[in-house]
Amino acid sequence: MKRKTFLQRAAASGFGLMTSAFGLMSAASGRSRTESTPAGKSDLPSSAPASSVTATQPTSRVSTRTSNPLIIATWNVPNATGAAFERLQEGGSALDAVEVGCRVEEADPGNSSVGYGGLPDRDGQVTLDACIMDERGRYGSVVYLQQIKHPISVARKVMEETPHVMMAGSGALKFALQQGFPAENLLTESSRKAWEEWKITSEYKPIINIENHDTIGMLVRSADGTLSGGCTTSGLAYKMDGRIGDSPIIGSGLFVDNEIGAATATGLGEEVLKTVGSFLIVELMRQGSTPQQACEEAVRRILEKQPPDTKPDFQVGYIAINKKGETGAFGIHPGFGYTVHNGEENRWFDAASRFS
Ligand code: SD4
Repeated sequence: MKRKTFLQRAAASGFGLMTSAFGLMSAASGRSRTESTPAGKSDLPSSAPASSVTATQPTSRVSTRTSNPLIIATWNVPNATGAAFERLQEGGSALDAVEVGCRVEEADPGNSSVGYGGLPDRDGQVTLDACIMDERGRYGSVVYLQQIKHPISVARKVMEETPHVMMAGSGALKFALQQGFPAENLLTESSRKAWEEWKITSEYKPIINIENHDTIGMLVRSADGTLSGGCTTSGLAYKMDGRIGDSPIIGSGLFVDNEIGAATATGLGEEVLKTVGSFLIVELMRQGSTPQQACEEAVRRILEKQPPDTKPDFQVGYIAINKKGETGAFGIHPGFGYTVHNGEENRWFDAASRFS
């Protein structure tokens, strides 16, 4: 998936104030770029209170019926949010919708950061991390899983079929095979070629908003208000063998508290892990922050550890939803965005960011 592309810059933080603040453009079913007006940006000092960073207004609003389901996912993934919505329409739970939606990206060889077609580590191995969390606070996760196209489904099996919450590597693979998942080669020809090219310089430098930042984190609020979430990734391209990111780690890449809200992350996992970003966001919402304010504060926590007066050369983006169905999103740099399906429209929004 070309994360360099996006459909429209929208008033992300304004959107964050209202569940269904959909703008002028809908049905983000493609992945092509159209030029647009920057919005939702802020460039305030890092000491600025989170609430003052939200700067923009939604372009338009539609109804905020509480009976509307709401699906929000990192990056431009309308097929995933669309599939999740369909699953809800068929009577599936929020958790079912999360799983189905995440599987769409896992199966897409064009998404080089998730599942099949994911870029390998520096040894040429595709190693996958995923987790899922439901409204009961149950959680399942797999790390360093190889050869299985749908780690999100294995994570769900860990949650539902084992006494554990997290399984790794060969044990996770053995469990997946026992559960009937087929072993497959996940390294596509194009990912293999990219790896061969990378080996010429072997320079490990995750780049902002490109193919190695396409992890899908998905949060679903079903029509009855039930919250669930999932996150799945092949991690950072050309990582060291054995490296695990934030995505499968409870509280870092994902956290759901059905009484409060849910959050998920994308970007440089090491920074998310160090600040336990998704848990932080949910706890801030518990204390009264809006999802938008909470996402901004989580980004600020990362940045306050950086050398003063520098622009970090990494990206982190958060999305969040609260029990009322309000949403938030914020990144360090421009280019991060998210897809929202509210039952009426399915479209991409540009997230506000700390730097312009
Ligand atoms: C990781 N957070 O493994 C993930 C990478 C990511 O889009 O978000 N990629 O650090």
